[in-house]
Amino acid sequence: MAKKQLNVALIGYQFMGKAHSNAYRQVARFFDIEVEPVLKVICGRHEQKVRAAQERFGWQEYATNWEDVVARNDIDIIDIGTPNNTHAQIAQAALKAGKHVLCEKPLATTLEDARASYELAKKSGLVHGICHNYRFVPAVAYIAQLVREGRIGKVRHFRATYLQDWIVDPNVPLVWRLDKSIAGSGSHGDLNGHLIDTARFVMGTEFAEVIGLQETFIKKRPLLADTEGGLAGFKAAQDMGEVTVDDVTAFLARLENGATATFEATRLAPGRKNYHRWEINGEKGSIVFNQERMNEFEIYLTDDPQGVQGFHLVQSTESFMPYMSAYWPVAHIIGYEHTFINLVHDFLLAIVRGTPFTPNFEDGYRNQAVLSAVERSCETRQWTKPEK
Ligand code: SOE
Repeated sequence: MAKKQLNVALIGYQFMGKAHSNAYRQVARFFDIEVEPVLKVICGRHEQKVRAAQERFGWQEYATNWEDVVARNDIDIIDIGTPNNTHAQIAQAALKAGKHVLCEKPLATTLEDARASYELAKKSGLVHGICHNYRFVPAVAYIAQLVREGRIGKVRHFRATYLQDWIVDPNVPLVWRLDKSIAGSGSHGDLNGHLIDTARFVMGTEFAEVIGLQETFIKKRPLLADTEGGLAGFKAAQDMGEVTVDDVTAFLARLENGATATFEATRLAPGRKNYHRWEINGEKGSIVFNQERMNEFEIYLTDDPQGVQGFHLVQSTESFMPYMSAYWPVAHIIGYEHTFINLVHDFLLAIVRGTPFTPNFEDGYRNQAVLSAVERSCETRQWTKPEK
């Protein structure tokens, strides 16, 4: 049977450009689905670099003006993998042009813009998604099933940390992720944003109120001379500039399901590369997930017989677990890139089958409402409720 083809335009070509391009290329190789994405056009401001990305990732064409791309009649999906301050503008233009939209997180750099994108998406009848890719780790999707089925009983605590160290050297230059006018925030939006999404997803709950603290330890850094390889290849200039985002943000939360929760995100934790770990405690057990060991999780169940009680390691690569039947026989492991393949799989099926897709722009807005409530609480030093 001929597959339905959907033409994709990808705006942005660096870190997320690579991850998303690979997902579109691979999705119909692994999943046996009735749809085939066509890698039509990749777009970026720097002609030489975007042309190199076009060739390397296998796109049919390249372009340098996203507005022209959004206006094209032959494009079905606009995928946004650009720096954060452009997400809302591109997403809104794409929705107005009748395109399905997949947007990297965050939805916007302000709550106001995030709400505008969400309102537009709600009215559009189009499929919209936000790339919180960690929901698509099979272990995470499976844990969400266990928790929602009540396997660990009523949840009392959620305890999450996301620690990195890639800016611990004060000579790391002022990349856009350290500039509030482009990134919106620092570790908070970049890393807590993922943890907030995980909490909402795994427990199916919203945030009732939050209180946080933020700190910027390295207040000045060399300006950026050039960037060759995205996060990996930046070069410092002589002059210094101001860091305008948080290095660390930690916060406490009360969730609507009655649980208490703690969050900490920093990029100044030497030795922690992508230490994205969370633990959930219920009345009948606990579950621990660590993204650095994404093919497994730990579970402790109070109804296990005495004498063999303890944290058990569960391999999350069995083919009955979410997404895993698409990959290898006998439970071979998968990696970071597969989270994007799984996400794109659900997104494409939402378009061709009309199935609901989450996380969508509503999730993006609710996430931003929590991020923004934490920021307000840091200023006022008061418990703060996220906007509805
Ligand atoms: C960089 O800090 C980063 O790539 C984030 O932007 C991602 O969202 C996170 O998944 C890993 O770290």
